[in-house]
Amino acid sequence: MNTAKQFFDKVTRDRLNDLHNDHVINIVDRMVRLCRPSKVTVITDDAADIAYVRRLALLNGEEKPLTIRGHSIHYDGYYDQGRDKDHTRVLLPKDKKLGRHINTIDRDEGLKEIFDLMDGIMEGKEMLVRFFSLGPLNSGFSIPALQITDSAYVAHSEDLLYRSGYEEFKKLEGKPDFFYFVHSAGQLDELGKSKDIDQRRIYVDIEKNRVFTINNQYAGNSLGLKKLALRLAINKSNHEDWLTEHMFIMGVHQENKNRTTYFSGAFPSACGKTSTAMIPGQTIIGDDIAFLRMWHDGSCHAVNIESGIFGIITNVNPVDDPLIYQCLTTPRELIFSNVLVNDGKPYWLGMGQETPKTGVNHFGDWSKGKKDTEGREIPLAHKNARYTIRLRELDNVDPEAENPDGVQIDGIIYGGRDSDTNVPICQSLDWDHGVFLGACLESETTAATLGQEGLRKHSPMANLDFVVVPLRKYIANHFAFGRKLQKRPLIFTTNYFLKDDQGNYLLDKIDKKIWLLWAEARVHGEVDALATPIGYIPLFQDLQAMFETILHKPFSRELYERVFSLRVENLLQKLIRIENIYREENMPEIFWSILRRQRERLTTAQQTSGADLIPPSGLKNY
Ligand code: OXD
Ligand code: MN
Repeated sequence: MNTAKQFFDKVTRDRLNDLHNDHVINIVDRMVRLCRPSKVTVITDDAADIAYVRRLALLNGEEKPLTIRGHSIHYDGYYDQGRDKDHTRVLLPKDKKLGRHINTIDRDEGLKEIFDLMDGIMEGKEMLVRFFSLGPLNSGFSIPALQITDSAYVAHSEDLLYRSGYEEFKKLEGKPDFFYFVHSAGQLDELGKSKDIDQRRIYVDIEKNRVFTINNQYAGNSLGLKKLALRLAINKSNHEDWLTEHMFIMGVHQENKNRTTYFSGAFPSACGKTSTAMIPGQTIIGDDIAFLRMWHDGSCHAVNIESGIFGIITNVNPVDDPLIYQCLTTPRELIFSNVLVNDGKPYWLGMGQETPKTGVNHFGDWSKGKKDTEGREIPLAHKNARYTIRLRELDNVDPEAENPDGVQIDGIIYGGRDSDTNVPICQSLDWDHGVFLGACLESETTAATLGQEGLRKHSPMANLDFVVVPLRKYIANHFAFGRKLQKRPLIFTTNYFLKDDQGNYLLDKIDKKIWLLWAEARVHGEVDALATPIGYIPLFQDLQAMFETILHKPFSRELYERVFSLRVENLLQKLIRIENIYREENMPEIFWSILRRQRERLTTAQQTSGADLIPPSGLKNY
């Protein structure tokens, strides 16, 4: 039997002891005995410790330096380029039922399997033990998180994406109130990529607030604090009285108005969440995960649990995403992943410039036209290639980003990738209707998860992949949350992805700025709206004026009528899909009554107008 002692030096042991938390010590000891690393290093909040992690990632080849100062490149395995939903499972205790949407495995069986696979998995490697805070320091919102990993890239990424929390752990005064994550990239091949990809496992133990993830490197699979913590926090908040959401938080600013109105927004992966939060002229607090609680004054406050961005780089170019582009091309600590590198310079899809014909990418040595083992042509970079940066280095970071009290949220947006059904922006009739619209969110799949792209998938609040409680519970928690609030945020839906019959987008990327600013003006009661069966939509003259003054481009009545038409037949079809999904979920009666009324309103409009497609001008007397 190994004792943990043989793996620790005095510094490591002292650093653990200084936390005065036996739970932490026991976890680390147990994981060391199981994984048998050759060395254990505990990282504190000290700048020298943190710098060590980055150096290690460069030294062991998980990252390579690029020409611009602070930039590095990391590659994940060719088959490890997105979240692996098939191998992400919740460990299900015998007496629990969670619902069809959750991939589960019997808890005892799952634990046995993963512990067997983890036996000696870190042999010859260094185990890094890191402490973080999910959320701002000294905040009642935040949850301490312990990360154990044998990947310096994972530890480094987390350093860019989260607040270091060694000192926060001391404040626990010995209590076990933290999440923990154990990751191993497993055996690596000669290119430094996880070899045993067929034994990739991501097992989420909601009973003990912990996740084990092995034989993978892609951050959505490997970083405990990102999508793995999101699942644990959803479980926690839904057994309490707050919300954990797949949401950005941003400050919205109208030109010539001296105010900041905070919005949060949930969009499925790769549907414009980061680029909305980074719209020029606005300020960002976070682009991915938010904790929302009722504040003392009855309003809704939110914090970003992260402090960085793990963003999709595809199509980031100086025209569509000028702020992100600028930050990717200037010196700062930044990790690119799965892009093409040629002569120390990164290249990605849709970057708006000539790209080289050769280089190194997520496949290895690459040249244009090269095929993979399945005979598919390898693109110069993966569609889901990413950049990882700290938020605080951005010029557009909001001054309240680190406020332990969070910010007051006045507007919530639910957006999806929808080529043929929803209008570009719509305000819900009230909170409950807004929750319903969030619960109906559908989106066409993208490269952020493994599997086929372009399929229409239902994802309530863009969170389905991460909801580890029954859907009824998750949605009911939203209804209840709003009922408690005295100052409810307005709820909106957006759709940036409407297409014409030839498959061309009807709107420009930058137009989302107008939808956002219109929603902000609604919060302040500054613009009127047209009541339609699906909610309130903008008036033509308001949009026309906003396009003119803000984007300096025309917005024609014809385009307005086209994009804001109610596609009644498609909307009704969608309600059928939604009904089928939720029928099995034992949903609260309020959900069904909202659905019935929505259907009645749409059918009446269809009968009155005698059409399946009703332009706003046809809705005047609604
Ligand atoms: C992400 C995702 O990376 O949702 O944020 O996949
Ligand atoms: Mn996300």
